[in-house]
Amino acid sequence: MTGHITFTMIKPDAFSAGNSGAIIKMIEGAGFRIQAMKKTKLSKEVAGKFYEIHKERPFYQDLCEYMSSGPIIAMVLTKELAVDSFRELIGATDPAQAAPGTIRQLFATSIEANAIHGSDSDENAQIEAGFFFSELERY
Ligand code: IDP
Ligand code: MG
Repeated sequence: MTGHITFTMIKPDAFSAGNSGAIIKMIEGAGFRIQAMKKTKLSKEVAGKFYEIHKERPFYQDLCEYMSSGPIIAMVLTKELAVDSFRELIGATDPAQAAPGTIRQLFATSIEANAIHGSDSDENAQIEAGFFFSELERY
Protein backbone atom coordinates (compact mmCIF):
# COMPACT_ATOMS: atom_id res chain seq x y z
CA MET A 1 0.00 0.00 0.00
CA THR A 2 2.99 2.31 0.30
CA GLY A 3 2.73 5.21 -2.11
CA HIS A 4 -1.02 4.82 -2.55
CA ILE A 5 -1.94 8.29 -1.51
CA THR A 6 -4.17 11.00 -2.83
CA PHE A 7 -4.60 14.64 -1.90
CA THR A 8 -7.94 16.38 -1.36
CA MET A 9 -9.38 19.72 -0.32
CA ILE A 10 -12.89 20.33 0.94
CA LYS A 11 -13.51 23.51 -1.04
CA PRO A 12 -14.89 26.83 0.34
CA ASP A 13 -18.50 26.17 -0.77
CA ALA A 14 -18.70 22.83 1.05
CA PHE A 15 -16.87 24.13 4.12
CA SER A 16 -19.09 27.20 4.48
CA ALA A 17 -22.26 25.14 3.95
CA GLY A 18 -21.28 23.00 6.95
CA ASN A 19 -20.77 19.87 4.88
CA SER A 20 -17.21 19.05 5.99
CA GLY A 21 -18.30 16.46 8.56
CA ALA A 22 -20.61 14.63 6.16
CA ILE A 23 -17.90 14.61 3.49
CA ILE A 24 -15.21 13.31 5.85
CA LYS A 25 -17.66 10.60 6.98
CA MET A 26 -18.09 9.50 3.36
CA ILE A 27 -14.33 9.50 2.82
CA GLU A 28 -13.67 7.34 5.89
CA GLY A 29 -16.68 5.16 5.07
CA ALA A 30 -15.15 4.44 1.67
CA GLY A 31 -12.04 3.06 3.36
CA PHE A 32 -9.65 5.99 3.17
CA ARG A 33 -7.35 6.70 6.10
CA ILE A 34 -6.46 10.30 6.93
CA GLN A 35 -2.68 10.64 6.94
CA ALA A 36 -2.65 14.45 7.39
CA MET A 37 -5.35 17.08 7.75
CA LYS A 38 -5.59 20.84 8.29
CA LYS A 39 -8.05 23.69 8.00
CA THR A 40 -6.51 26.68 6.25
CA LYS A 41 -7.35 29.53 3.93
CA LEU A 42 -5.55 30.02 0.62
CA SER A 43 -4.42 33.42 -0.55
CA LYS A 44 -5.19 34.17 -4.19
CA GLU A 45 -1.47 33.75 -4.92
CA VAL A 46 -1.28 30.31 -3.29
CA ALA A 47 -4.46 29.21 -5.08
CA GLY A 48 -2.90 30.43 -8.32
CA LYS A 49 0.20 28.37 -7.68
CA PHE A 50 -1.76 25.25 -6.76
CA TYR A 51 -3.82 25.49 -9.98
CA GLU A 52 -0.95 26.74 -12.16
CA ILE A 53 -1.54 23.82 -14.55
CA HIS A 54 -4.86 25.50 -15.47
CA LYS A 55 -3.47 29.01 -15.99
CA GLU A 56 -4.31 29.14 -19.70
CA ARG A 57 -7.90 28.03 -19.14
CA PRO A 58 -10.66 30.68 -19.26
CA PHE A 59 -11.89 29.90 -15.74
CA TYR A 60 -8.47 30.23 -14.05
CA GLN A 61 -8.95 33.72 -12.51
CA ASP A 62 -12.43 32.87 -11.23
CA LEU A 63 -11.15 29.59 -9.85
CA CYS A 64 -8.38 31.35 -7.89
CA GLU A 65 -10.88 33.91 -6.51
CA TYR A 66 -13.26 31.16 -5.49
CA MET A 67 -10.61 28.91 -3.91
CA SER A 68 -9.36 31.83 -1.80
CA SER A 69 -12.87 33.01 -0.82
CA GLY A 70 -13.06 31.05 2.45
CA PRO A 71 -11.52 28.27 4.54
CA ILE A 72 -10.72 24.86 3.10
CA ILE A 73 -9.74 21.53 4.67
CA ALA A 74 -6.68 19.92 3.08
CA MET A 75 -6.05 16.20 3.57
CA VAL A 76 -3.67 13.47 2.49
CA LEU A 77 -5.48 10.14 2.25
CA THR A 78 -4.23 6.58 1.91
CA LYS A 79 -5.95 3.59 0.36
CA GLU A 80 -5.06 0.98 -2.23
CA LEU A 81 -5.34 2.64 -5.67
CA ALA A 82 -6.14 5.87 -3.82
CA VAL A 83 -6.20 8.26 -6.79
CA ASP A 84 -8.67 6.28 -8.92
CA SER A 85 -10.75 5.17 -5.97
CA PHE A 86 -11.10 8.75 -4.75
CA ARG A 87 -11.99 10.15 -8.19
CA GLU A 88 -14.77 7.56 -8.24
CA LEU A 89 -16.00 8.68 -4.81
CA ILE A 90 -16.08 12.39 -5.72
CA GLY A 91 -17.66 12.04 -9.19
CA ALA A 92 -17.35 14.14 -12.35
CA THR A 93 -16.09 17.75 -12.28
CA ASP A 94 -19.55 19.01 -13.28
CA PRO A 95 -22.04 17.96 -10.60
CA ALA A 96 -24.74 17.70 -13.27
CA GLN A 97 -22.68 14.86 -14.77
CA ALA A 98 -21.64 13.29 -11.44
CA ALA A 99 -22.95 9.80 -10.67
CA PRO A 100 -25.64 9.40 -7.99
CA GLY A 101 -24.22 9.10 -4.48
CA THR A 102 -20.91 10.77 -5.30
CA ILE A 103 -19.68 13.65 -3.15
CA ARG A 104 -20.05 16.18 -5.95
CA GLN A 105 -23.52 14.98 -6.88
CA LEU A 106 -24.58 15.34 -3.24
CA PHE A 107 -22.79 18.56 -2.25
CA ALA A 108 -21.54 20.58 -5.24
CA THR A 109 -23.45 23.65 -6.35
CA SER A 110 -21.80 24.31 -9.76
CA ILE A 111 -18.97 23.15 -12.02
CA GLU A 112 -16.73 25.66 -10.22
CA ALA A 113 -18.05 25.36 -6.65
CA ASN A 114 -17.87 21.58 -6.80
CA ALA A 115 -17.28 20.82 -3.12
CA ILE A 116 -14.02 18.88 -3.31
CA HIS A 117 -10.66 18.44 -5.03
CA GLY A 118 -9.06 15.10 -5.88
CA SER A 119 -5.60 14.49 -7.36
CA ASP A 120 -5.60 13.18 -10.94
CA SER A 121 -2.42 11.03 -10.82
CA ASP A 122 0.01 9.45 -8.36
CA GLU A 123 2.65 11.98 -9.37
CA ASN A 124 0.35 14.96 -8.76
CA ALA A 125 -0.86 13.46 -5.47
CA GLN A 126 2.73 13.53 -4.19
CA ILE A 127 3.28 17.09 -5.46
CA GLU A 128 -0.01 18.36 -4.00
CA ALA A 129 0.52 16.63 -0.63
CA GLY A 130 3.98 18.25 -0.47
CA PHE A 131 2.43 21.62 -1.28
CA PHE A 132 0.52 21.57 2.06
CA PHE A 133 2.31 19.14 4.38
CA SER A 134 5.83 18.26 5.47
CA GLU A 135 6.84 14.59 5.75
CA LEU A 136 6.64 14.88 9.56
CA GLU A 137 2.99 15.93 9.37
CA ARG A 138 2.08 12.77 7.44
CA TYR A 139 1.71 9.65 9.56
P1 IDP B 1 -11.20 18.23 -11.41
O1 IDP B 1 -11.26 19.04 -10.13
O2 IDP B 1 -12.41 17.35 -11.58
O3 IDP B 1 -9.91 17.48 -11.59
P2 IDP B 1 -10.18 20.13 -13.36
O4 IDP B 1 -10.44 20.07 -14.82
O5 IDP B 1 -8.82 19.73 -12.87
O6 IDP B 1 -11.32 19.28 -12.62
O7 IDP B 1 -10.49 21.62 -12.91
C1 IDP B 1 -10.07 22.11 -11.66
C2 IDP B 1 -11.21 22.88 -11.01
O8 IDP B 1 -11.50 24.02 -11.83
C3 IDP B 1 -12.54 22.13 -10.94
O9 IDP B 1 -12.63 21.24 -9.85
C4 IDP B 1 -13.52 23.27 -10.83
O10 IDP B 1 -13.54 23.85 -9.51
C5 IDP B 1 -12.89 24.29 -11.79
N1 IDP B 1 -13.42 24.15 -13.16
C6 IDP B 1 -13.17 23.15 -14.04
N2 IDP B 1 -13.81 23.35 -15.21
C7 IDP B 1 -14.49 24.51 -15.06
C8 IDP B 1 -15.34 25.27 -15.93
O11 IDP B 1 -15.61 24.89 -17.09
N3 IDP B 1 -15.86 26.43 -15.41
C9 IDP B 1 -15.58 26.88 -14.15
N4 IDP B 1 -14.78 26.20 -13.32
C10 IDP B 1 -14.24 25.03 -13.75
MG1 MG C 1 -7.98 18.23 -11.73
